[in-house]
Amino acid sequence: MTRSRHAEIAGAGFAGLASAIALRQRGWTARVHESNPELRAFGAGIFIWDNGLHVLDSLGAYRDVLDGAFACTGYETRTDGVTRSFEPVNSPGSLRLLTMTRQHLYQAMLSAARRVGVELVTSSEAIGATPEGELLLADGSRLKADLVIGADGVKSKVRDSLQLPMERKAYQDGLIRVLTDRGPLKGGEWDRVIDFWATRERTLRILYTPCGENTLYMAMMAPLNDPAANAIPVDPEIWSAAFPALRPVLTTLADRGRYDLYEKTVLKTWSSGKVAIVGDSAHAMPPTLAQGAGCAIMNALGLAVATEETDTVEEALALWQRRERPLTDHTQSRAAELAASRSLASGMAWDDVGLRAARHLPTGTVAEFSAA
Ligand code: FAD
Ligand code: 3HM
Repeated sequence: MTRSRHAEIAGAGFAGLASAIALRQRGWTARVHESNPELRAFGAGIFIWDNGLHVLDSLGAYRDVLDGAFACTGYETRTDGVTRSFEPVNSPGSLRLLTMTRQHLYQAMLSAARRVGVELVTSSEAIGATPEGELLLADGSRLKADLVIGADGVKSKVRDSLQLPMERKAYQDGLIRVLTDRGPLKGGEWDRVIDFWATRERTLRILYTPCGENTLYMAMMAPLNDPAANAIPVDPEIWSAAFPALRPVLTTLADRGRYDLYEKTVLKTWSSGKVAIVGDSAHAMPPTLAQGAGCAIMNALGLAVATEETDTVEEALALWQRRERPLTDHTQSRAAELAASRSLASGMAWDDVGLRAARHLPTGTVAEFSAA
């Protein structure tokens, strides 16, 4: 009998869990090391477009994701009170887009990981890896594997230990992300995603996103050089002056929320020997297309599929990058342009440039959902 192949994975975020599940589904054993003492998602809400939903279906997490996520009726951009674009979504013939809390998505993926027997270790910090296939932990252990995955996020220690050439960029804007109760904002237009922009007195933006029956996610964009607007606690007067219709929810935030600047990381190569870098550790991008996690889980699944089609892990990693990288590069550079130009204020371009990833049928998935 041949021994099953084994993966050691740093980071139990969306990329790490997706990698582990997809490998396990293909006969590998997979162990995921999470530096935090608990397995949970950080941040507020998340958009998962059609491409990501197909990946979740292939990972066996789609049914749990559907149950409790929000299917908005449309996507509107409203700038200085005027509707600049509107597209129906989630209706026959239109793109699918589910919005949900990060914790909801995380729980669905965690359950899928547990069902297929992924091994999860908490309080286990990775400090590096070797191209020969060892994961190095903070406690001094060196774990041998057929494949090592650095899915340890934008500050990846696995990536940095390999000294892969990298380009980094930060932008002029960032987001306060916050969850609150929807309050009176329900039904009719309030069941849309509405991208509110104010461009006159000061540039501000609220991506209004219902995330469930009662839960609202707001991604509140403020420039780095506007400290009164990017401060926590959120100043309800500054934000309500720009977006009066949202006053009922803006006054409920108290000290909730966190401000993070947009950033991007581009790696020259996503692998070294038997080590793959997956997710934000390889390709963090501004959130303007809401595809960071989408690309992360597409690439995680694509990597597992490539191991089935090749004889060696090194061949699999080469095939994987050839096949998956162009779409991620395109998405990342388009997201970066949108972040730099703030051009989403003039409406969402519902075209193949911005939505190429959303419209893509990912490697390892099928068009028909198994769990509709
Ligand atoms: P992470 O989620 O960062 O996970 C990394 C994991 O590794 C964490 O659990 C961390 O604790 C752990 N870790 C870190 N260091 C170590 C270590 N040394 N050892 C072990 N474990 C470690 N994407 C979308 O698809 N849709 C959206 O709507 C969307 N909105 C976004 C909004 C904002 C404001 C931002 C900033 C991003 C958004 N994204 C979105 C992108 C998305 O959040 C990321 O692409 C995604 O979380 C990346 O997943 P990951 O698993 O690669 O990294
Ligand atoms: C989900 C999402 N989409 C877009 C942005 C943005 O353009 O800043 C932020 C988000 O959280």
